[in-house]
Amino acid sequence: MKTVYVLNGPNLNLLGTREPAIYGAATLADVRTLCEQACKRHGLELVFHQSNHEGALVDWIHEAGQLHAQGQLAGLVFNAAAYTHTSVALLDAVKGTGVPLVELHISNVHARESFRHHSYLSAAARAVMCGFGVAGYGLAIDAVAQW
Ligand code: CA2
Repeated sequence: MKTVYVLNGPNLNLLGTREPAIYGAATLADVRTLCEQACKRHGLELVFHQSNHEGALVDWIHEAGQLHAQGQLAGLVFNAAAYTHTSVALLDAVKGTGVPLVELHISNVHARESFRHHSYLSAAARAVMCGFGVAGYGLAIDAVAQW
């Protein structure tokens, strides 16, 4: 059974508690449940994490990279949150491991402030999605299951 990594970056632990007009009412626990259901549909194992710390995210990408090297990773679905727009370290981790990446954003970042329009990760992503709300996580896993 292959594994899907779903990683979430800074402040996504606050989902459902503030800014519902942008991010909706679902909590991160709801997102995990949605991902579990999608993985179950496709016979995939789920590893789901959130951190406010860049280095923790780098370490989990490396962990996913080891599974990828063993042919056991279906893909990595990554909402790097604000680090999307700032982090060369996360880009290097994705490039260095070669993990098949879906870059995901809950909101349509292109309809927001201009500093959200640039992503360091997109250059290393196999797919980029935004604006589907938290439903995007399930859609991303549906796509990864076809890879
Ligand atoms: O739309 C997305 O998923 C983002 O990755 C979310 C990030 C933002 O910096 C990106 O530009 C787009 C922010 C995540 C913070 O999430 C919160 C949720 C509820 C309340 C406060 C923050």
